[in-house]
Amino acid sequence: MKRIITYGTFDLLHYGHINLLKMAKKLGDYLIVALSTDEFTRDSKHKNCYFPYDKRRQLLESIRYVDLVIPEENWEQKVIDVQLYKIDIFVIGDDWTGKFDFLMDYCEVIYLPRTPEISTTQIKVELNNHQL
Ligand code: C2G
Repeated sequence: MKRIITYGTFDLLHYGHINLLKMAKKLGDYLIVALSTDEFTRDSKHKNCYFPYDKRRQLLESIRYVDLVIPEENWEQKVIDVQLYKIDIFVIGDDWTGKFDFLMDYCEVIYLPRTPEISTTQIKVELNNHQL
C-alpha cells in the first residue's frame, strides 16, 4: 500500500485544493493530510484562518480522497511524520518547488501543478471588493 502525505492550511476550501488532493491520491492508496493548526498558521505563516482547525478538519475529512487528517504544528515535523506514518511519497503544490527536497532522503518528493487562477487570498480580496 503506497502512502502519501501532504501539508497545508486548506482555509476557505476551494477547487484548487481539491485538485491537489485528487492528484495526490492518484499517486497511491492512502492519503494523509497534515493540516496547519490555527496557532501554526498565525505564528509561523502569519496568516489568520477564516475557519478554525476543527472546521477545516471536518471539511477535509469529508473529502473522498483524504484518509487521515493530522495536525501540522511546526515546520520541523515532516521528517518525523514521514518516518512515523511510513510515507512513500510527500506531495505539495509546485509553489513550494525545491523547498522540501531534504525529504528525498526519506521518501519520494513530488511537486504537483497548482491550480493557477484561484487562491484563498484572491477570494478574500474579491469578496471584500464586492462589499464596497
Ligand atoms: N494549492 C493548489 N492550487 C491552489 C491553491 C493551493 O494546488 N490554487 C495547493 C497548495 O500548493 C498546497 C495545498 O493546495 O499544496 C494547500 O494550500 P495552502 O492551504 O495554501 O497551504 P500552504 O499555505 O501552501 O501550506 O508545510 C507546508 C505548508 O503547510 C503548506
